[in-house]
Amino acid sequence: MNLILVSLVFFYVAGRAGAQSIDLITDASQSKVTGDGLNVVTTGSTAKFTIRAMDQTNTPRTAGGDLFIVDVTGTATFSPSVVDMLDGTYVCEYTPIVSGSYVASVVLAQSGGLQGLYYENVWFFEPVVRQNVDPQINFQWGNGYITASAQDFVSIRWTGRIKTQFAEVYTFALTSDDGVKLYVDGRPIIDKWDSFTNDTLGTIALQANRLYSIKIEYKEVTNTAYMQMYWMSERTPKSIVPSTVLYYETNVYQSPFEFIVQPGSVVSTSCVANGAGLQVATAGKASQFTIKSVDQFGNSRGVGGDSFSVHIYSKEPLKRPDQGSTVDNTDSSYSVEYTTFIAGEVVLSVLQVIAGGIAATYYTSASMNSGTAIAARDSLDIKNSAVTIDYTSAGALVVTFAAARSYSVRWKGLLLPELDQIFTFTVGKRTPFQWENVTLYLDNYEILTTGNGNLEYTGTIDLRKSFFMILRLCTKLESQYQLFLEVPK
Ligand SMILES: [Ca+2]
Ligand SMILES: [Ca+2]
Repeated sequence: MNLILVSLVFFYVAGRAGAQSIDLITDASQSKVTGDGLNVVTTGSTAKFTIRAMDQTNTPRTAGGDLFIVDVTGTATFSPSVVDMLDGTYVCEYTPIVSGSYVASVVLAQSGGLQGLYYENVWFFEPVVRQNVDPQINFQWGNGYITASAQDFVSIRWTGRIKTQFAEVYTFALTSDDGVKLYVDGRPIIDKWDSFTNDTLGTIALQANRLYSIKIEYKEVTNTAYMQMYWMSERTPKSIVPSTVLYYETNVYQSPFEFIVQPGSVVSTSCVANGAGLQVATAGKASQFTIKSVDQFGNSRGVGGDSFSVHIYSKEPLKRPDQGSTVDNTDSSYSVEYTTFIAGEVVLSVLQVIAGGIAATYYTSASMNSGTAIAARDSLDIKNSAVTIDYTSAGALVVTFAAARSYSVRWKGLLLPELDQIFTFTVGKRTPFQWENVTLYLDNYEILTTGNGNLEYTGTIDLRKSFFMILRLCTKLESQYQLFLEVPK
């Protein structure tokens, strides 16, 4: 009976010891990326995603300290920084500026060596026969086995990161039999692929306290085999590169991620026009040019759907501008054709058309060309609806200022008539408000100008449907104020 009792106690203790020895660490393959920052991405917009660190039992980690690295390659290459939130999550934010196709690798870097992939041929041909984190690159195989079954005709690729301590020129020294190549930070540092080397040096200037990518390719052909990597710098004595500065990388769940960066919305000041029709035209004959639609960074929009309006002015003020017709080629290019009957020097303007209102600039003086131009309309107590021309229904542009101030305003925009006819525009006041010195221009014609008083002013112009008219409305404001512009139906 005593013997049995002793045995039970022994197994009980062994079981406890086993449970306590489980070391919970972050497991990259269980760690996941959440958020759409590698999914729905647009140039100029902040893309964001979170890495959720998990341990081997698929339980969330609750403290920080892990080293996650994000590298993006594709149409452009960049490495957004990752912020440790200290709660087991890591946040990555970036703002792409080049549209295109990308691949993002999201890896956990762990110190202690480089990842080595071993092949039983000298060309890195699959399969990988051995995969191992090698603490150092310091091998003396001699004529012995390099893999389980090969002494000769072997290749090995080590990859990972190397951490610097100083901002210095680092010298790497390789001793190998047979060939070797070394890359640091993506740059070739040593290439002795077709010979063996004894203390071949390569140098690179590196920043302090940074993790640089490192790749070593090695092959053994026949006979003796060895491979050693040393480094040194002004403050780093020559030594085999220690395992404490070598990091191996493991992909998080589903890494690498393929994604598309979409171009942003069209920005007219970045768009370009090209073609013979921008240099010279013959009166009465059609001329052509092409508009290319891009976002704020010059990325081609890729699709059609933008709208442009082309106007050709004479320098004579009372001549109506001619207009071009624009064809959407649906590939972000737009073909323009125009015929002008104006001889002499002309001005050709290409305007991007955005529906829904006209742009306003407010000045802090009554003179419209001095003082500070203000964009913040709300600070002037103007209702948001004030700068919308609803042509088909309400038919009025109404601007209200709540308090007496000294300001001036210029509105500029485009108006799209729906009929061929003579239109009458009216500017007037609404009791008890005042207005002063309002001028309305359409297509460079001065349609009406007012003094200050209580009258309504009207002006007429013959407009053609489906051609955008350039509208400018200027006024100065020196008292409590409401202005309306009647836009005829
Ligand atoms: Ca050998
Ligand atoms: Ca050899």
